[in-house]
Amino acid sequence: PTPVRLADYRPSPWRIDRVALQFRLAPRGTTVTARLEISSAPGGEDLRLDGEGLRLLSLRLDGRALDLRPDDRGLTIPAADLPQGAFTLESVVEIDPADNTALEGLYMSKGMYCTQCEAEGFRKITFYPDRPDVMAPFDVTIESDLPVLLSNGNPAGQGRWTDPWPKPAYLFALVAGDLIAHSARFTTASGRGVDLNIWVRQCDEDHCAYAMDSLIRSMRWDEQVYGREYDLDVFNIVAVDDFNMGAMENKGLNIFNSRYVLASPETATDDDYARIEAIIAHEYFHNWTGNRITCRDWFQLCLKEGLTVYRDQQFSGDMRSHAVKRIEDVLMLRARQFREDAGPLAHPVRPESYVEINNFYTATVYEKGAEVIGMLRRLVGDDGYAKALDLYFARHDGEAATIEDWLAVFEEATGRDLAQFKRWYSEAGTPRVRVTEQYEAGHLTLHLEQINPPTPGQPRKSPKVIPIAVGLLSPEGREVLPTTVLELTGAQQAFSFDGLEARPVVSILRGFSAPVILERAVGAAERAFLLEHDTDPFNRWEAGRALAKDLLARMVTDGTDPGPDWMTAMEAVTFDDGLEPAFRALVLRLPSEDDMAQTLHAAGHVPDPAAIHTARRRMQAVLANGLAARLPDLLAALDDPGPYTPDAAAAGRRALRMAALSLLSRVDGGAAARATFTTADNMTVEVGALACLLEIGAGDEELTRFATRWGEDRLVMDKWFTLQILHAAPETVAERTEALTGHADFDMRNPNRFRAIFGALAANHAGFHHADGASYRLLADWLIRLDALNPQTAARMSTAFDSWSRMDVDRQDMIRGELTRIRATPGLSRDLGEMTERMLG
Ligand code: B3K
Ligand code: ZN
Repeated sequence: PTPVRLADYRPSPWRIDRVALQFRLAPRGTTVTARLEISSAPGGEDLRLDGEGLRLLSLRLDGRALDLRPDDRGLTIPAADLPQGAFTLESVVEIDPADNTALEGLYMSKGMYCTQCEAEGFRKITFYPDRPDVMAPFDVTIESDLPVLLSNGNPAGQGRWTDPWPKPAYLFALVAGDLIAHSARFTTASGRGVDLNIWVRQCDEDHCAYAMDSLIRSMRWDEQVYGREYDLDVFNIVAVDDFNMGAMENKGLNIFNSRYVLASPETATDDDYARIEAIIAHEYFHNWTGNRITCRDWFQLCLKEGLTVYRDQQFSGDMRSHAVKRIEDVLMLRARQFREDAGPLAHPVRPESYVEINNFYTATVYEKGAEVIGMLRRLVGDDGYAKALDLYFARHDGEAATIEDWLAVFEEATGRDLAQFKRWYSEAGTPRVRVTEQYEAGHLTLHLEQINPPTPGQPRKSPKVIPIAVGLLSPEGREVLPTTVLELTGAQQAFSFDGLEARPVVSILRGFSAPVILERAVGAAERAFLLEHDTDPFNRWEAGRALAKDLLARMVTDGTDPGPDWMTAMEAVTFDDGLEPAFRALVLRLPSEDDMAQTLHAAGHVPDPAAIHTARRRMQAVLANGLAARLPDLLAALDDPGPYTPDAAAAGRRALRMAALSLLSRVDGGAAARATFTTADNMTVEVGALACLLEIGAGDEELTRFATRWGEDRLVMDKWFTLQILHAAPETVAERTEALTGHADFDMRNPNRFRAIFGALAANHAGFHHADGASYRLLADWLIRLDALNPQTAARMSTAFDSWSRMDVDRQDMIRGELTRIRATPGLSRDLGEMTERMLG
């Protein structure tokens, strides 16, 4: 297939002035009538409409029948058949939602009709110029016996909807089902009343309160922080069990994977609650950053996604703890985006070509896209950021914009030249920043050097502008220089600080001020000092993290156990009641095996997954033994009586409690975890205790009890599948996973269930990379099977193989062998085809 290129972008010669859609729903044989009011361009070109898998029943232009046959990607109406000026084109097509296992376009989930159009699903519903720069107001009529019929915009009578805001087709949505609403009312800052509804199946009605509360807080926050109000009379959210991703921001009708809506203390963990809050906010925030201002073309995806992630991260920080949120975001960035950037799938935040756009909804576009905005803000300051955003909304409302438009509002609002900054959008790869320091008589010099490593298709790069936040501490731990942003713009640069009384301790890259890898030789004593004294909470955590990584790396490479200094520092943090419990829990969480493999690889080693696994377990045992005597008291102090509340403070206490329980399990044979499991009255503690048991090779009986209790709850059972694979011993993982695919409740058509199993397989680092290659084979087998039904999810899950290049030769051969086998599969999708091509390089 030929790739689509940014350089080939051309504005649409056609304008759609209005769209009227009529659906007559039937599982097999839904008819869609589309009346498009079109204005032609003066150029006299053919009219090209996208359309895939549609049975064309009739086509009329200004009432006159046209006898044209579509090809397999759309329909061309020759210029000769088109009148001058405006005309109406009416098509009638038939589609089969019940057969749609790809979950793109119009499909069915548990008797309910729903849609997913982004990026290019609308063309599976009707013939249309399916590109984001074609925006039109839509009227929709739905005919069906089902009681609840929803589409975008405002209601206009039973089954009728009208959306006054021009939108691209990817934001179209339709839902029909036997649903019930959890409702509330919101009044906007300017006094507009809005009906809020969360639509779910009857049995889920009492699991919507937290999502609704999150929605209301998001709406208020966007008014207060960005001055953005909601713009329709209703805002609908629908929960769907079968969904390829998290959620979708369709105008006025967000459709969600039910796992990011439904929650009760008994069924959802603290992490689930936090994700629901973040994703509800994310989709709601898209109403302005994505919908009112959309993307000119799919290369500009980060324009809406990077900004909306940045906004939802800000929101979660405001709702919870900024320090904890930042640490969690960086953990995730390193785990997913740094890994992507270091391998064969590396691509710029704004890619320049693609075969299948769905393959570019990545950590780079989303999370690095958000980091780039954070850097921009650091460089122009909070006021500059606010001015630029106001200008962005004022100037581009109702438009399909580009990254150039975005950067231009910053340049105009702040007077800053962003030509060099723009490289963050066009160059892939994680920059490395090498730091050395020199101190002499009250004078400190920091030498910074940036290295921008090559990535696929980009062998050479030029220096970027990198904001590096630093602070200086006196040897007693007093802050002698508060956080200051250095701008590294050259390949090498020196920064000086005068008038110091003594050699300071440098705290560098505070708040993780840029998505880079810091290379700096720091001794254990200095790291321990920063863990104890740094006034920047992120760097305080980072010091502990870096120390643990250094020690773990030594355990892997030469088998040396961590010394007593580390234990002393860990003990001090663990039992320091002056620190947030959530922060202490994060410090206790050792670097993951994948993170260690990444780090060792970056340091020039070939990581051995088995050795990393053994060393990490050993490190946990050392920590557990060192803290054991004081853990029971800590656990007792953290055992909250009273009913569960999902707020950040309570969640932080539970996180610390589960971290302590996990350590204690390594010395008490699981006695405390067993008791905790039995008396748990919420899912966080129930699943946390079960994980502790599985980690020490126990918990079979508890797994059975869990399944008996929760067998009917699809979302809770996803956890049951995941846990036993994630925490299984490496040599048993493949077998266990395969056995679970034979379980009566395994259904490969449900993306959540498929991910619960195979996502866990890929996340069990030592098990996935076991030397026998059984996990590689198993995953490849199932990706091939899934691809025939659901290419999008198969392609996404194939990224488990993207770390092949850091492995030893034997594993490299095995993984490349599996990728080659997948690539050779007859009838392979464009999605998985592109992924295997890119990974094989
Ligand atoms: N915009 C959607 C993602 C669509 C993915 C298409 N493969 C959800 C989001 O980012 O909010
Ligand atoms: Zn988004």
